[in-house]
Amino acid sequence: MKQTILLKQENLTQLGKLIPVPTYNRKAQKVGMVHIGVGGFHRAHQAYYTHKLMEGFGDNEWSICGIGLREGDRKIHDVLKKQDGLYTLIVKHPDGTIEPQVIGSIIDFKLGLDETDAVLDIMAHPDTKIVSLTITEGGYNFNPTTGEFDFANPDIQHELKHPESPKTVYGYLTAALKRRRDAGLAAFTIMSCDNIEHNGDVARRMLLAFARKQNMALAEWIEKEVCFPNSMVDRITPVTSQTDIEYLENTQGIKDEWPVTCEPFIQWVVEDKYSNGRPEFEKVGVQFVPDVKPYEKMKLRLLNAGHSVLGILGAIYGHKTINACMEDETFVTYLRAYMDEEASPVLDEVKGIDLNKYKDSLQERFANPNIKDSVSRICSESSAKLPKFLIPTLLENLAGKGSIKFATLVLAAWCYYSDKGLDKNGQPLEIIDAMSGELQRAAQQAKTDPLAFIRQESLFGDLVQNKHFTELYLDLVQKIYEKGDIKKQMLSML
Ligand code: CS2
Repeated sequence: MKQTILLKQENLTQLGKLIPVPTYNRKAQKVGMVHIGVGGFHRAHQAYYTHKLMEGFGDNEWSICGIGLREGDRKIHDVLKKQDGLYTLIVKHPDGTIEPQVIGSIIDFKLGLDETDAVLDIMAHPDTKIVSLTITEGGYNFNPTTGEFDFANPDIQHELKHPESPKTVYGYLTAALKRRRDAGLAAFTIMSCDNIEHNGDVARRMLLAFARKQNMALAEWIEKEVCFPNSMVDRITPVTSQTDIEYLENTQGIKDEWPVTCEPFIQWVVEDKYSNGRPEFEKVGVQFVPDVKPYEKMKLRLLNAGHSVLGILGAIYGHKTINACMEDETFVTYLRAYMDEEASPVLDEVKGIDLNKYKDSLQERFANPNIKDSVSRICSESSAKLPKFLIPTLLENLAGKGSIKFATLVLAAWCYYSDKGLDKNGQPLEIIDAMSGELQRAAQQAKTDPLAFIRQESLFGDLVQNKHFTELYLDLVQKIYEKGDIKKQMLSML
């Protein structure tokens, strides 16, 4: 068997003979950014841009300390600790070229559950100037219908009573900001990198709602001192598979317990609003703009919603990956019809962007045969995604008398998906959703109450009151259940 080299700081010189590795002095890096939620996406995106800045421009003030606040973060914590924060980013091109490289911008990692104080210390450290977030669409703790902060969450209740023992991102942010204020330090910027429209504004509104209940004077300070830039982030980052780990081991001779794979495309558009300085990300291709909203809306309503359209319909048809959907002409045509007839008409103009070209490029990216992005990843947490990616488009079209049929079929298919949990070949679907129990119960109640699924107010608001929608929805649900053939249904609508 080929000898493998462990991915670790002390082996970097040796590893550098195999693939590109950081050449900057990692030990001389100061932590300038603390990042909460180190998933694959952060490692393929912000950490990659930061690495490029260090590598190309000798930057040494902005390295990253990763933070995990949930038990589920333990594995990445343990792996990154073992590997001195190093990991391999494997870029997979559509022509089959694979480009692995070692990323070195994450210098440290801390787990809130084990070391609350150490997490607060690093967030309150004078060198820390930004706290960035990828806490997922569902992580912002707001009620999607009212848009208000959810104070019923027991962890939030705990933090309100015990500010010194935070549990959620809100408890940590307020505790760390309090320390900074009390020490006379400048506030940090809170930079949301999640797929939510106006992600910075949402983070701000939620944090202020929480802080006002916890400590009014602190809330006022936060309101005055903390900037929350909105941003649009983009890079398709599938779940790492065993094959990726084996590829590195067998082909490159590198033992990395958790590499990240991604597509070559990368984009980050951010508002230039920072409380306490920022890395010169523009040197490595990040776009700073005064108003990011049109970019966000375009990306979420086309890319992310497009993913969900393919994911939900593809799952019940039996496609396993997004690229498999894109090899199926019906799915390609359906996706484009959704984008052209429903998503695009409600978008605002985006300066310098040709929408048709943007949609063509999305189709090319989705079709990348090497990415193998699973439909189960795309469908995961649909209860947090569809209310942000797809339902707003449907609502805007209902209000403006636009087409709603393509989106409505997705919602009807989502009911079937949640109810049956099987694809058309009877294979079980891997359903990962914090609301999977509720979704299934509501879908199954549809036998006696056909609109039960849509009655879930936290997801659909008062959509159930709209007769134009419910008539179409009921017809489509009936057809899916009767015929069980989603593709025939899709074709009949094109
Ligand atoms: C995906 C995103 O989660 C999803 O459903 O649409 O993760 C998507 O791949 C990224 O936002 C791409 O930038």
